[in-house]
Amino acid sequence: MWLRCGRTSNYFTSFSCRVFRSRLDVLGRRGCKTAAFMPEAAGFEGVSSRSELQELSVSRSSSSFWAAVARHRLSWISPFTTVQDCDLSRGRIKWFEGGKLNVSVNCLDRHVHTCPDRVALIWERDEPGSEVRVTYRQLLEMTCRVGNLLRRHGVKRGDCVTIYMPTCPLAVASMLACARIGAAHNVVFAGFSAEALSERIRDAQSSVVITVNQGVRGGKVTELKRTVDEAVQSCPAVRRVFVAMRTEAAVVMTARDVAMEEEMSTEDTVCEPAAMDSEDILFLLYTSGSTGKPKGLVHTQAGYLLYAALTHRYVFDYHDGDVFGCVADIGWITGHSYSVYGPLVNGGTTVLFESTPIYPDPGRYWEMVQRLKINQFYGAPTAIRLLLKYGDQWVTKYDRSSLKTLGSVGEPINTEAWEWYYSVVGDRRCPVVDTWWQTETGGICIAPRPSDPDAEIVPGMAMRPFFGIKPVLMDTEGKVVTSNNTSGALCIAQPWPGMARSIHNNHQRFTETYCQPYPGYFYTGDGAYRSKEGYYQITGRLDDVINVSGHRIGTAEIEDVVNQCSAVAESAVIGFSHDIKGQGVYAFVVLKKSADAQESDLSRQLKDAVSKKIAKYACPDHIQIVKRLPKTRSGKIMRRVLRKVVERELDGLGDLSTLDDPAVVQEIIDGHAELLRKQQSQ
Ligand code: 6R9
Repeated sequence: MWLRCGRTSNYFTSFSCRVFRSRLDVLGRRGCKTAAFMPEAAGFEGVSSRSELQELSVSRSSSSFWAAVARHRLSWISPFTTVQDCDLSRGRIKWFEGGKLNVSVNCLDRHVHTCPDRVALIWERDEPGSEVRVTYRQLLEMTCRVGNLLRRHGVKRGDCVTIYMPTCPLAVASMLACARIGAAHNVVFAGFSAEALSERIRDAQSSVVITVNQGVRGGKVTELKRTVDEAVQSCPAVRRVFVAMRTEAAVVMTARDVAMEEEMSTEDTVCEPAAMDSEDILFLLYTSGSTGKPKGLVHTQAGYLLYAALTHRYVFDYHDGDVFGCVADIGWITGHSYSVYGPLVNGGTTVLFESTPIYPDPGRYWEMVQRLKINQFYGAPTAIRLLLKYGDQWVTKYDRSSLKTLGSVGEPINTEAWEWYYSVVGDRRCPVVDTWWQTETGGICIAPRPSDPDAEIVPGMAMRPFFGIKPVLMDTEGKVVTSNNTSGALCIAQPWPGMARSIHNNHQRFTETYCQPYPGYFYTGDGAYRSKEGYYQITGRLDDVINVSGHRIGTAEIEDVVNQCSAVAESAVIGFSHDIKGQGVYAFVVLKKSADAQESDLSRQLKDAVSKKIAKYACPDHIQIVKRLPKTRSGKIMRRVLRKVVERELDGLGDLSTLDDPAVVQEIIDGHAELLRKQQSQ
C-alpha cells in the first residue's frame, strides 16, 4: 500500500519563501543578543534575554511580537491587516485577519522547493524494523493526489471530512489534503467504537469518511472498515467512504466505498491550493467535557499553525536535521500539533508511531530511538510508569546517545517517573520538559523550556509559561491570586494565536465553558500551584473530567452508557489514583428494584457496554453495586465523598451535614471494603 511517488514534483507555488527570506536578512543585519535564539526578536529593542522576550510577548507589545513571528514563520498569499481582534469575555478570538495562506503549502511546498529529498515522515510501523520514509516531495505528491481525489468526489471548501485511521503517512496526507482544498478535517481516534464514531460524524456533518481496511497495533488486527460500516448506518449524510489498505485482507466494498490507493494512482500530482482566510476552520477535534456530549473544538488556520510551529521549535529546541519522535496517536491533539503540523511547518523529520510501548517487548521505544536516531522523544507519563516497572535493562541495552530532549504530556508526571525518565532514559544529559496544554489550547502553554540557558528544571513541574501565555490563578471567589506559594484555578489572562475559537455548532457552550467562569479570562478546568519561585505545577482537573492513560473522558459520558442498561437505576462514576494509568474509572451503580441480574454478569455487561459505546480505555476498573448514592438534600450526588472512600481517606470525608441521609456513607465504605476483599481473593 501507501503509494510510492517517485516522480519529481514540478509544482511550486510562487508565494513560498520570499517573505521569509527578506525578513531574515533584515533582522540578521540588525544584530541583537537574542537574534541567534529567535531571529525575529532582533527587532525588539532592549530585549536581551529569553525571559525578557517572554515578558515582552505578554506585555502591551504582544501584538508586535506576534506580528513579527507570523510574518517570519509563515508564508502568506496575502499579508494580514490586523494582528488580533479578541474579546475573551465574549468568546471572540480572531488573529491575523485579512491574511490569506494555505496550511499545506506552509507544511510542504516551501520545503519541497528548498529540500525536496529531505525526509518528512518516518512511519514506524507496528512491525518493528519495517519503517517507511517519506520525503517532502513524496508527501506533497501524495497530498495532492488525495486533494484531487476528494475534489473529484465533490468535497468543497468548508466541508468537513472525518478521518478514522491509524497513525500512518496516508492519514497525514489526508489531513493536509483537506487543508489544501479548504476542507476541515475531523480525525477520530481509531480506538473509538462505532457508536462514538457515528456521533462525531453526525455532529461534524461529514459526508465523507476516510479509513483503512484494518488497523494493526501491538500485533493485533482491528476491523476499522467494519466499524465504519456500522457507524455510517446511522449517518445518512455520508455518501463516500474512502478505504485504504493497511493489510492485504480484502474487505466488503459497497457502492458508497472507494478503493483509495487505486483511485489516487490516476490522480494528478499537482493540486491547486485554496487561498484560505486566517480564521477559516482548519479542523475539528472532539474531546470530553463535563457533560455526556463530547465537544468538537474548532481550530483555525494561521494562528494554530503558527503556535504549533513556535512551540515545536522552542520547547523542544528542535533544529534542522533533527529527528522528532512524538509517539502520540494522530487522533489526539498531541498527534495533530507535534506529529504533524509543528514538525512539518518547521521542515522537520517526524516519526509516526503506530505501535505500543511494549510491543514486541518493553524495549520498543528505545530500540526505535537507536534505529531511527531520534533526537527529541515526546511521550506520556502513563507509558513511562509502565516501562519503569519492567526495569532498566530494557532501556540501557540500546544506544540513546542521539537523544537531546525528553518530553512528557497528557497528565501530571510523578517524581519517580520523572527521575527515571531523566536518569535512566536520558542518562542525566537531556532536559525533561513536562509540557502542560490541552486540546483547547492548540499547543504547549507551560513548559520548562524555552528559558534562559541552564535555567533550573524542577522534577514534575511544567514551570514556565510559553511566549504569549499569561497564566493566572483564581481563588474561590473569582479573584486573581497574586502571591506565590499558593494554589488556584488555572486561567490564561489573554488570548494567544493557538487557542480554540469555538465548539462546533455550539458557540454558546464555548463561551459558557471557557469564558464565563472568570469573565475576561480563559478558564482551563485545571487547578495549579504556583511555587515560591513562581513556577507552575498542574494539580489536576477541577471538573468532572478524568484522565485515563492521558486520555480525557467525562464521568458523565460513562454514566450515560451505564444508565442505559435496563437493570440500572442510576450511577456515579469517579476517577481514582492508578499506578500505571494515572487515573482509573470507578463506577457506583444503583440497581432498579426489579433487577435480578447476577453481580458478576452485570459488571461484565456494563464493562462491555462502555467499551462498545465509547472505547476500551473508558471501561470501569471497578463496579460497586450500592443501594443508594450519597446525595445532598437538593439531590446532587456528593462525588467528593465517593472519591474519599475510594482513595481510603476516611478521616477526610469533610462536612457531611448537607447529606440527605448520612447513613449512606457507611454502606458505601462497607461495600467498597467488601469489593476489595473479593478482588484480592480472586
Ligand atoms: C495535550 C493534552 C488536557 C488535560 C489538561 C490536564 C491534563 C495535559 C499535562 C496535564 C498535568 C501536564 N494535562 N498535560 N496535566 N501535567 N503536563 O493532553 O490534551 O487530551 O485535551 O487533555 O490533560 O488536565 O486539562 P487533552
